Amino acid sequence: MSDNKIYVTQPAMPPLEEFIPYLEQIWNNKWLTNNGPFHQQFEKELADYLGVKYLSLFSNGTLALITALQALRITGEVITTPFSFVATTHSLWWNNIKPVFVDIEENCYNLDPAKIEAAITPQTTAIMPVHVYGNPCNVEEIQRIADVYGLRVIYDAAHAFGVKKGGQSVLNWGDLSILSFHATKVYNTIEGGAIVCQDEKTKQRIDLLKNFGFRNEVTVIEPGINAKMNELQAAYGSLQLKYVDGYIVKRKEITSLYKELLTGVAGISFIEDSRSDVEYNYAYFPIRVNTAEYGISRDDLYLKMQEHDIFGRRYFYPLISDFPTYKGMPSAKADNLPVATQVAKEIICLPIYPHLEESEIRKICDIIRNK
Ligand code: T4K
Repeated sequence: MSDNKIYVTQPAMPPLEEFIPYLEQIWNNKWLTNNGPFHQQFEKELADYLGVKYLSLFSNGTLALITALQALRITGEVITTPFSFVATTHSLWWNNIKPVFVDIEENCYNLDPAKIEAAITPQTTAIMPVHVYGNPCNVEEIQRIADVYGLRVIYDAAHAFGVKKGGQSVLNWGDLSILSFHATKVYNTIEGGAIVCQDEKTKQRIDLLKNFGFRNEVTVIEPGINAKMNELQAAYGSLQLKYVDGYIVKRKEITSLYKELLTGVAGISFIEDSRSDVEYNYAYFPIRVNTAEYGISRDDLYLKMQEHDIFGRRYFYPLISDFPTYKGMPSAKADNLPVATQVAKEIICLPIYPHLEESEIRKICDIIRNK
């Protein structure tokens, strides 16, 4: 869109002329989907890039989540967070699984491990935490609890592309991790996603499930779905890998500038993102607005910015637990989720994408400073 509006994000795209040879190859191959040559090549390249052993490409992150639950045959109840995009919990709903909401941590907005055990019942089969904004969850403690109670762990890592912890991909924690390569993400394949798993047998099962459960022309093992990534997405993804490190460097610079310009503004605070053992991807730049100290509310700031054509987003307000599908559940009550309820009232994500200009960042910060 060629207007002067600044949105919360804008996709980072490779130079068009560099994509043309990829398109020519697809046109020559006449192979558009169903595990084509680009799919095969990209799946390997991506696993190498991310530092994971087994990865299966998907047409989007939501289908990856839905399929991940099928792959591990999850049933009953799953403990999850209300502070996420609705796709997290919708994936449970689509599998006839009951989400049980647990509150989040104050410093990073991820599922609070200290509150998980109280929510476990005989029906609980898994935990589905989210690395919100790409900040790693307390993976050690979540795994400890899962081991004690015999639960599976499926990470919604839609925001965590390229994030490392202790020098290792954060995607190697848990039984499965799910990525999203949607246009709005740090790394995009237009739409797209993946499941990262820890062994070959699980990858085979996932590959089967994302392709209707087809073993071969005459053998259908089980009712799978169609969630395959196509050749255009895979080719584009392959080209994007050459640029993604640069995208993350730019995001880091933008984050630093925002912090420099907003530090000291009364009532505005940032998320904790300076743990020395973590390599971040700077996927989002959320700020929290304390109405009493700042003088106006988060919603007033949100509208004020819009008067200046700045379109921040209140990710994740409303909480998933406040949507009609989930609201009636006992775990969805606000008094069960005090931290998430407060954060959802105060959070706003500022625009961040690699080609956001310094003058635009300064303009955004001036608006916030001067309200
Ligand atoms: N789990 C988590 C934790 C997630 O955050 C998500 C997705 C998923 C699972 C599911 O993964 P996918 O199935 O999507 O792969 C966006 C995205 O659609 C969604 O992918 C994302 N999370 C969520 C956090 O944000 P909206 O409704 O806010 O997107 P939209 O269309 O309003 O876009 C935001 C801004 O981006 C627009 O104001 C303008 C800009 N934009 C957007 C698109 C699509 C562009 O400039 N160009 C574009 O092509 O949900």
